[in-house]
Amino acid sequence: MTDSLKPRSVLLIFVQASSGVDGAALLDGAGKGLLSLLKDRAMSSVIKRAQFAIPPLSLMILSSVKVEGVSQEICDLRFDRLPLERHWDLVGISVQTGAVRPAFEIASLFRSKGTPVVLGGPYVSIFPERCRDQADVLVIGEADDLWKEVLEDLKAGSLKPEYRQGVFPDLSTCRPVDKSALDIGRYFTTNVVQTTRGCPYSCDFCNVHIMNGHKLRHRPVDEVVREVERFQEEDRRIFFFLDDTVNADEAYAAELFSRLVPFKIRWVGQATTLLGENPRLLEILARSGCGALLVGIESLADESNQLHHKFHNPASRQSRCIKAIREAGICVYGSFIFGLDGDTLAMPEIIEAFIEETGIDVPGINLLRPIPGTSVFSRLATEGRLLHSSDDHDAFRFSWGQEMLYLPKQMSLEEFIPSYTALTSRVFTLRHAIERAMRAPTLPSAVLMFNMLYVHMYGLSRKDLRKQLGGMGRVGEKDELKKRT
Ligand code: B12
Ligand code: SF4
Repeated sequence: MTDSLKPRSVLLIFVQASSGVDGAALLDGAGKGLLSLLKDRAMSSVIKRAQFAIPPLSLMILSSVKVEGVSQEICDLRFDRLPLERHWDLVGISVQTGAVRPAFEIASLFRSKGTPVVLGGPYVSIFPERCRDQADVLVIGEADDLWKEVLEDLKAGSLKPEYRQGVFPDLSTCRPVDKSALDIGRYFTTNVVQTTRGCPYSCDFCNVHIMNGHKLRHRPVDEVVREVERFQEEDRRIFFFLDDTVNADEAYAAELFSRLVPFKIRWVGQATTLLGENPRLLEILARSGCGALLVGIESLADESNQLHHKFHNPASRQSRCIKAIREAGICVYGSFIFGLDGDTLAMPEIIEAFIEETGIDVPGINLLRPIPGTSVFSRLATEGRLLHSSDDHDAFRFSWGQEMLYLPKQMSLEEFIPSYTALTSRVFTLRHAIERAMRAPTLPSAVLMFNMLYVHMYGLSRKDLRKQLGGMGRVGEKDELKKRT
């Protein structure tokens, strides 16, 4: 058999983050009692069965690229162990910015066994130079088209060190996503669909517009409809539309979701609150089976939204729009960020009253996470407000509101942390969880589950933050905090 006819096996790895939605745990496990370790483990397994447990669409897309003689498998480290004992001709790892260290460690493990490693994903696309020494091959940018080239070169034994996206892939061409590399039964649902890519907005804490561009690219409505039909045959559970904003192009959304009405699916997605001002689209979404939408409220202070370039979110219309969405029978997951540059210590009370007034079904009260590569990260670094060296990307790992990574503008950390922890302890209680589930316009058990999960996760956040404030966090942090506050 000539070398190019030999069958090749490729392993695609999704890396678990050490905390956050991948598994709630205290950041610093040292010194924890047996009881809390058991509790963390139990919570991690609850999370694996919960709504967050959806498969990575990126790796589904890659594994749907067919090249004769090349087989692909997905290893999702939230569920699987690394199959180190098997032979692989190529290992691909998806690298997210907040989980760089574990991704590099896995790459090094495989490379030490002589297996070539290809790295791709958000971090690689934004910081290719920092990844170069960690891999044999880098895929920079969206890999929808590049991956075929990589697999063909693997077959021919001529892998290049780098594959770089020139222009963004044209989503109007047909690229069916299949689930053959997935273990369908282990996920909460496998019906994950993306209809558009790119974001017209420029929020400074986000890098979607940097990775995927400002221009919205659409998949043809017909193709999405066919995908929904096909997915439904394999898995009748809920659909997740992973678009950052399902209503970014209202005319497209109206056409697409009208076409989905006959399928009688249940779905959840993300939208801007602007949706509340378009009763026709709202009615179509509700009729097409939309059960819940995550909306980014961020701050209720216009000054904060302006300073962070979230111009499409004036505070004055938030309440009206959220009420309209809920009145249409759709639950609202309202995501706030407390600690933006215009926020003051008056904000917690405003957020709390707003949650009560609007009836938000699942509130999420986040800390600003300066993600390397975003413009807020560079600005905070220039202003000397980051609590770690801007070069140490691992310090900016993902967590669940569990550590402050920067100095707020209008308050000291000694003021900010207690006011945030007091807010989350008032908002995330068992009583509120039950009340929110009882008044939810639909999906009451999901609303209950999320709120209960958050009672636990924000409890962890409070413990970690208090520890950080008490100076018992990572080495060197105490001095750093003292110096800066
Ligand atoms: C759905 C989703 C989730 C889901 C599923 C996770 C997933 N990544 O699939 C869940 C709920 C689990 C989740 C969790 C989290 N998420 Co999330 N999530 C998303 C969302 C909305 C869509 C992801 C998606 O499917 N995109 C579509 C695919 C096609 O794009 P893609 O992933 O970028 O993949 C393309 C390329 O990057 C590349 N590629 C990707 N991987 C690989 C691997 C190889 C080998 C190659 C060659 C190429 C390649 O090719 C793909 C096709 O073009 C994005 C926002 C977004 N627009 O992407 C945020 C996003 C990825 N999430 C984010 C965050 C912060 C989180 C959490 C930390 C939240 C938390 N606090 O816990 C966790 C971390 C989980 C983890 N282990 O990484 C950030 C990541 C920031 C960053 N720079 O890394 C994003 C970008 C949101 C944002 N606005 O900043 N998330
Ligand atoms: S936060 Fe949402 S609206 Fe803002 S740039 Fe990112 S994806 Fe777009």
